[in-house]
Amino acid sequence: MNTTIENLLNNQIKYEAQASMQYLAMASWADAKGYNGVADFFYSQSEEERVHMTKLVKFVNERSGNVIIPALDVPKASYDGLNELFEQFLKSEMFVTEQINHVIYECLQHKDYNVHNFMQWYVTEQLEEEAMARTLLDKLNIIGNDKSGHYLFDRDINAIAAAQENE
Ligand code: OFO
Repeated sequence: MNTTIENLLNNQIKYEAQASMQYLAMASWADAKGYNGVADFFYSQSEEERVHMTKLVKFVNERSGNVIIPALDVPKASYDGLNELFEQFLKSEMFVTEQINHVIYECLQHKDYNVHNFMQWYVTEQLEEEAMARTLLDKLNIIGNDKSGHYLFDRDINAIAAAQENE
């Protein structure tokens, strides 16, 4: 495997792992605050990111590349409220999308169509996750600081997420 591509895939392993830990920290924050629906949502997002990371680890190994399991930054653990939490969620997804686009660009430069093809799954996944983050943040922006709105958001978030996934 081309070294540039191998390095980029190892970076991507780190970004997915970082997202997984970040979402776990978000879940834990929400859990502690009594937002059980939001906590469930982020526990499950955290699991998904772990799957994304493992898929990359397996792929690099299959291609006889050298996998580096990375050390991670300590994730942000406290938030002003749900709005900040979901702003960070969207920001994190947009960052990952940017990195994936960069991998795709480099695959084309290096004519690595195999990795390019593999990465298409991530492109689709990012589209869905960004759309989800935007939908949820839009709803929170409508709700503003209304406490009963936050209560309903927490109660309904997993239904909203499921409906969005089935769209
Ligand atoms: Fe890994 O899917 Fe989002 O970040």
